[in-house]
Amino acid sequence: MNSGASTAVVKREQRGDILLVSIDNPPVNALGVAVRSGLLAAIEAADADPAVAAVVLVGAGRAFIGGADIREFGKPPMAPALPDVCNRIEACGKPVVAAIHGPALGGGLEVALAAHYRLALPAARMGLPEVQLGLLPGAGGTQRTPRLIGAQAALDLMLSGRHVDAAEALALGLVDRVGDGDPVEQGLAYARELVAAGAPVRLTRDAAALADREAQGAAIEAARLDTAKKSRGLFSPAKIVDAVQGALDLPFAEGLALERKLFLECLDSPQRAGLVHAFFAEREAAKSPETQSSRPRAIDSVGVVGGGTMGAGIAVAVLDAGLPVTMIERDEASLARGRANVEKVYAGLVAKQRMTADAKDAVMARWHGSTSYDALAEVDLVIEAVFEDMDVKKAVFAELDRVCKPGAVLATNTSYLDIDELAAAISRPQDVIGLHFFSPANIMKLLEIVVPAKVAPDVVATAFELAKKLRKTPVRAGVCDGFIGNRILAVYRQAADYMMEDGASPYQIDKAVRGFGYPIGPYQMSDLAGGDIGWATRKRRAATRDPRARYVQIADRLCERGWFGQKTGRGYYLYPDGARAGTPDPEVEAIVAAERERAGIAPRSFTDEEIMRRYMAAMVNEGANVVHQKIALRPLDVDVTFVHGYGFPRYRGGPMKYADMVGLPKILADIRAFAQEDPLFWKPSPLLVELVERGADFASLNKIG
Ligand code: 3H9
Repeated sequence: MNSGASTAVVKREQRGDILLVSIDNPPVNALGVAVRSGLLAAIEAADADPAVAAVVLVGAGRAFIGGADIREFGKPPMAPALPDVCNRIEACGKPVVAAIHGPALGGGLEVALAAHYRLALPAARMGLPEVQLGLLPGAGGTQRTPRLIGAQAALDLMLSGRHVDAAEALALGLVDRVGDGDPVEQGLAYARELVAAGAPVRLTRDAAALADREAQGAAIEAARLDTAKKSRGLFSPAKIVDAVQGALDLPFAEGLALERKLFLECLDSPQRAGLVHAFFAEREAAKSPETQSSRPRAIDSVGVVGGGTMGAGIAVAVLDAGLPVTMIERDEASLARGRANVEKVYAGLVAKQRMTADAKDAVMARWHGSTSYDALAEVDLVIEAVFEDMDVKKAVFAELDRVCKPGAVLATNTSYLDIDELAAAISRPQDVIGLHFFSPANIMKLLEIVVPAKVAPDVVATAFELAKKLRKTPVRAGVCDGFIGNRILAVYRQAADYMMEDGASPYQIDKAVRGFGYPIGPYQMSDLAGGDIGWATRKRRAATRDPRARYVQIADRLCERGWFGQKTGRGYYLYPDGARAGTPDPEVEAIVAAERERAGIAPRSFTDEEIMRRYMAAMVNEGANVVHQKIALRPLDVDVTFVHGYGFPRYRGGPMKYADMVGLPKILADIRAFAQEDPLFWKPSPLLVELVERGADFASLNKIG
């Protein structure tokens, strides 16, 4: 007997006395309006049909349900709302079983929590990741989860957004049992068992994990304090704690109403807009014309030339992906250092008990070293990470050209140099590409894939495939001095230096930048990276610098004294006795004052807001130039670069998204006002001017969401 109509995205099938309801909305079964309506109709039908004794919910494809449809956020709401659907599932008079075989995230887990019984299969991944989108679980999750598993465990899930597997979910009490095999068969078997046993509907809202009010209240208080310390400017974490407090203090229906109110506040926040932008931008940046048109070459082994900080970090990233690595160094002593640099990372994990000694040995067994390039004859891809000098790199590439098999991908990790020139120096420019990792290379997520003119499209596709294997966030960049990130960085760092010379202290600038949401400011960053690196770049560029351009010499004065930052114990800050957090240095302030005097500048004061306006205007303007010149494919590529490689606060979406939210006319007006002082530096980008004239924004060039 058929108990009602299937829809395209929610299919119903009568199996004996069980109604099987499959959600089939690829790619992740998100809960768009059609799925919500389909679910609601299925439950109504089940209730009305005497032939149905129980309901099983399953997801088609790889996911159970990936959550609310993120694309609907910020658009006019469409009924039925997900909280109502969840309440209706819970109110079903017949037992509802959720059979979870893949991701059950956010609203997806909330649907499962509204069901009466839950079964997880080994590939199930459950979580409430709404916090990562600037939200809170808004379909009963903040009320049902703590009732089911207690406030502490519920808050941990909601505040971290982490996913738990089937075994952990069972231990937490999030699911009732763990099965193995086909989700439909497993779900049906569970439902039949419940029907046979005359099991009642069991409402999560009646679960009793909050019964010990005092202990639960203490857990909420602890989470509140911890959140205040850790959530650095984020809006939704404190709201999550408030909602869980409501679960403890209020009857269920009132708790739900509170959750709804708090959810809508989060939904309306600019942080939600920024975080959702970041979510889609990351996924979009991982696609390029070449990944659409070409198949990647096979990568089963990797060579790394150079065992310094960068080379070793890259080797670790590759080893972590399960691939073998062959490292090349110029002599045995350097090779031993390279190996030690790699081993140090794993030894650290063993010391912290995050890895066993055996696992470390197994990883290191995939590391091979040689002082001869001939050892690279069979590898599929080589990443060069030697000293940043064109002649040195050309010598390496000549060797790679000599020894590597035909079709091997030859990558350089240069951060500035002209890869077209490097490629032209060998016989196979079609195989040469830039893979710009960020330090520490095994930790930082960003990978700039730098595409020179002559590279073959399948080499570009291979680089994106490698990024996926290494769990990096790739961004496609064109060749220019500094590619996307370092090119833009150079410009806004200059804006910061101008403000410093004009009267803002480096400490105030760092404070203002942190206040905006960065973890550290630009001068702290310079101290961390080592001032000598920027110094070398400035010297390299000195010959080509426009003689009319303003040049601030403060950094040079520090470098001349050997004050390169943390590694030398002082830079812009003092680091007494190897301290990692710096303290302001009156001698630096004196140097800054002397430089202002030398340049004939009467210092003026800046508010933090003025600092950020200039800092961001410089960043956005150069970002627009980078898009205009097609160094970045779209504004979103600039956003992803800055969020993942430069500490830009993710909740602001990225510099270009930020500019859209502020309004491009306002940014352009700022640039034109600053140009009154220095027209050479503050030249409005043609793209920015054009967009303002057309009344358009950067988002119009992204085509996402
Ligand atoms: C929520 O639920 C709020 C509720 O509490 C309250 C509501 C009232 N919606 O990541 P992938 C797309 S908030 C729309 O590459 P994977 C994604 O853009 C939501 N689209 O695959 C991509 O599209 P494209 C809470 C979505 O296998 C494609 O699916 N849920 C959604 O590596 C494949 O994605 C989350 O935050 C969505 N919810 O990973 C979960 N999810 O092919 C977010 C994905 O055009 N999602 N897409 O580029 C994920 O974590 C991962 O996508 C998942 C699959 C683990 C599911």
